[in-house]
Amino acid sequence: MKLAIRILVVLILFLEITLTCAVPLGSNMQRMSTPSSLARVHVDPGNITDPTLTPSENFTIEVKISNITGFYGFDIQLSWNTSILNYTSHVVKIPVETYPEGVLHQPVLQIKNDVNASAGTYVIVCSSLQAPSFNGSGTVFEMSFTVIEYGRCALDVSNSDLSDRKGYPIDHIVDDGYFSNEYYDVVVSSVVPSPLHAFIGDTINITVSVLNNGTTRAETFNVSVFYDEVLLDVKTVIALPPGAIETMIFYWNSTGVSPGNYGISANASIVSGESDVANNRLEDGIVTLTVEVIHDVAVTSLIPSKTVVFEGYCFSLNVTIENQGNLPETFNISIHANGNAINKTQISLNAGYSKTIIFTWETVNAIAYNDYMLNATADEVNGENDTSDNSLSFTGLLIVHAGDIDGDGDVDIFDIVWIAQAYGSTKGDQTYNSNFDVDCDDDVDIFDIVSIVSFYGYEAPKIRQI
Ligand SMILES: [Ca+2]
Ligand SMILES: [Ca+2]
Ligand SMILES: [Ca+2]
Ligand SMILES: [Ca+2]
Repeated sequence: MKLAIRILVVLILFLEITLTCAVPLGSNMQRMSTPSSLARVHVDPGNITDPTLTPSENFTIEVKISNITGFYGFDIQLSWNTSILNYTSHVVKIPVETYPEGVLHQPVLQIKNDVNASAGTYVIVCSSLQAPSFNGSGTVFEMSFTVIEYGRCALDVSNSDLSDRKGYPIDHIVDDGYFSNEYYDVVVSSVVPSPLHAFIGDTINITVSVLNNGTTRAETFNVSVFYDEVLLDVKTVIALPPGAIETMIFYWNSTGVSPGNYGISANASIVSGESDVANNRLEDGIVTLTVEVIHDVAVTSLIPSKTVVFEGYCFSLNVTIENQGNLPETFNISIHANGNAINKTQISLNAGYSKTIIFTWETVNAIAYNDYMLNATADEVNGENDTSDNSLSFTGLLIVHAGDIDGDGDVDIFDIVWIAQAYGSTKGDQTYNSNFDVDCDDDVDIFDIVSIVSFYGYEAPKIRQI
């Protein structure tokens, strides 16, 4: 094509020289421009980066020649990517007598004006014909496109031969155009903590939705969730397609967190080429953490001092009570024997504390040779939920006639032998048995023996077999 233009222009020039007997050929063949004032073929606007040019939108570009001197003919080709842009129309702005913003003077010979929409090329070849050279700047043509896909491509001036009147190339620079409607944007679209009011130790669910608001690419990015400035967790969203939303749940176990109000936020990491980063972070929802008020008292142990009790003799019951809640409590402890109240006291306990109380029971009114069940009950405190641990029982307590250590309804040699075996023992010894320690002074000595011996020969009116 370059050769064709040159031949064409030379022919035309020859005709003119013949007619005008002008200067000899070859006297004016130097390059027309210096680098500082080099002619330029360029697409205007040179850079169309516009995510609003979505498919089916239209735009128009112009191919211009600037700063040219002695311009007489040209062969220009423009190429584009047909998977992104579809040719719609074009207007050739030649000559300036018709299009003041155009180039070349009339008359003009239009040699080619061919659009190949499927190939994505346009070729225009023109030359003035017996006309003055063109100097200055102007538009060669404008071309409109319809966007058919997201992407980017050059509006490529793939050929540009500019000729002077004598068929010599005019040195110039070329600036291709660039089109992009690509858009990269990830967005945290919602952050929903639930519940908003929780007790420390509860787990709060934080539902986070993220959107790929871009048009071009599936995005992989990290989503971080914070309570105030504290990072809770990070999850990775993998290959989220354009326009798609992904929802994920973060679990915040608030154990060990101080009471207070916490702003919940989520942050999406910035993806390549992303410009709107303000929407990558969203704070929404304040979670209020409070200490759960727990009222819970419990009877944790119930230990009788002995299991065979001489009627009317000393007997005690060690009861351990614990405040398992988180507030101080004042409450009553009641002791029952076979359902009959035998003792009661009020106790105050700080949260987490326990106390062992010794209850005594004068068994004078007890019925000998009856099995007794002892029970210690802590009164339910206000707001208490767990009441299953407020009561403990002991079964198998036997009240006997004084001296009848083996509980068989008499005081005989067997009782004496039993106690004699433990004679001299003190509490803690293997042979010590609290049942033999009649006077409850932590030993089995002569006073305990005497207590039994003094009842020697007793026989209960109604013998109970055990
Ligand atoms: Ca963004
Ligand atoms: Ca309780
Ligand atoms: Ca006996
Ligand atoms: Ca004793």
